[in-house]
Amino acid sequence: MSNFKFSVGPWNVSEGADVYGPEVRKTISLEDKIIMFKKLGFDAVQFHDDDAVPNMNNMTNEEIIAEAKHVKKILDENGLAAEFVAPRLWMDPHCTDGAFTSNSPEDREFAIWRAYRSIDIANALGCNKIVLWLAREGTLCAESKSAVTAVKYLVEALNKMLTYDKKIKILIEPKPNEPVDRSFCGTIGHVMGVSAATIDPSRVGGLLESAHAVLAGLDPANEIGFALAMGKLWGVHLNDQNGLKFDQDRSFGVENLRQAFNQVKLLVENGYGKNGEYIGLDVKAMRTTRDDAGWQHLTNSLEIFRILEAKVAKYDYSFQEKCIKERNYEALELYVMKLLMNG
Ligand code: 3MF
Ligand code: MG
Repeated sequence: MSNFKFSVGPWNVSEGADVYGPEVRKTISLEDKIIMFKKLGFDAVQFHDDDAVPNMNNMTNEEIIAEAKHVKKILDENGLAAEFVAPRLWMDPHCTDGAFTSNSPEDREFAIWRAYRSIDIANALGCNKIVLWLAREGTLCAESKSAVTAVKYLVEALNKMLTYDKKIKILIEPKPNEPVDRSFCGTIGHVMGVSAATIDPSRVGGLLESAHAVLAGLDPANEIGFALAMGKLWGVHLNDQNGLKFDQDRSFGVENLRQAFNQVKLLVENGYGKNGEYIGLDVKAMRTTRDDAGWQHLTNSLEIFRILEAKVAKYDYSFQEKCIKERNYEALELYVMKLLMNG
C-alpha cells in the first residue's frame, strides 16, 4: 500500500536500442502499454506530444486534437489519467541546434509551434501540465551561442506559452548535460531563476529527475528539498544513476539506497502529492533484458519505493531529535543505515 499516486511514460518501455546498438526487444503499441500500466498499478500516464499524436508535424491543428481525443478515450477506458505533455523537440530535424534557443529564427518558431500543439494535446487529454526537458538548449561548441541571449530566448518562449493558455502550468525538467555538453538550465536552482524571470512565476515550476541531479554532482534529495521549500516541486522522475557518466535511468534506489530513502522521506514529510502531484518514474530496462521481463524495471521501482515509504513510516523521529540535540550525527547515521539494512 502507498499514500501516493504513480505515473509512467510510454518511453519507459522501450525496444532497448542505444547509441552503439540496435533494438533488442519487440515494439509494444501505446494502447497495450496503457493497458499494462493499469495492471501494474499506475494511476496516470506521462506523454510526449508525439507519443499521443505520432506524425503530428504533418497534421493540421484540428487533426492533432482529434487524435489526442482518441488517446484520451483509451485512457478513460482503462481508468488512467494523463499527467503531462512534453514537446519532444530534441528528435526533430528542426531542433538539431536546439529549439527555443536555436540560432535559427525559423527553428525557434517551429519549437513554439510544437509547444502550442503540446498545450492543445494536454487540453484534449484533460491535463494542464506541460513538461519541458530542455534537451538541446545548450552548447556543444561553447562559442556557438551566447548564454545570455539563449536564456532570454528561453524566458521569451515560456512567456509565449503562458500567454497562449492562461491555465497551463509549465514544469521545467533540468538536466546539466547530455545530449549537449553545457545546458543553460541545469539544476532546480536554474529553474527557479528562469521561473522568476517570466511574466507569471506562479505557473512555472520544476520536475526533478533523480539521475539528472546526480549528473550535476548534486544529491537528488537535496534538490527535491530545495524545490519543495520554494513550493515548486510539481513533478518528479524518480530513478537512479551510478555516478557521472551517461544518463542511465536505472530503477529507483538500485544504486544509492540511502539517497533514494531520503528522497522518499522528504516527499512524505512535506505532503508531496496533496495537490494531485504524481510519483513519476523515468526508468529504463537494461539492454540485456528479454522481452518477457520488459516491465520489471517498473515493478522493481514501485516495489522499492513502497518499501522505502514503509521505512519512512517506521522512522523514529524522536531518536532523530535526540541525536540532533546531542549533535550525535554518527549515531543518527548508523540508525538510518540499520533501518535500511534490516529486513
Ligand atoms: C531525458 C529525460 C526525458 C524526459 C522526458 C519528459 C526522455 O534525460 O529525462 O526522457 O524525462 O522527455 O520530459
Ligand atoms: Mg526524465
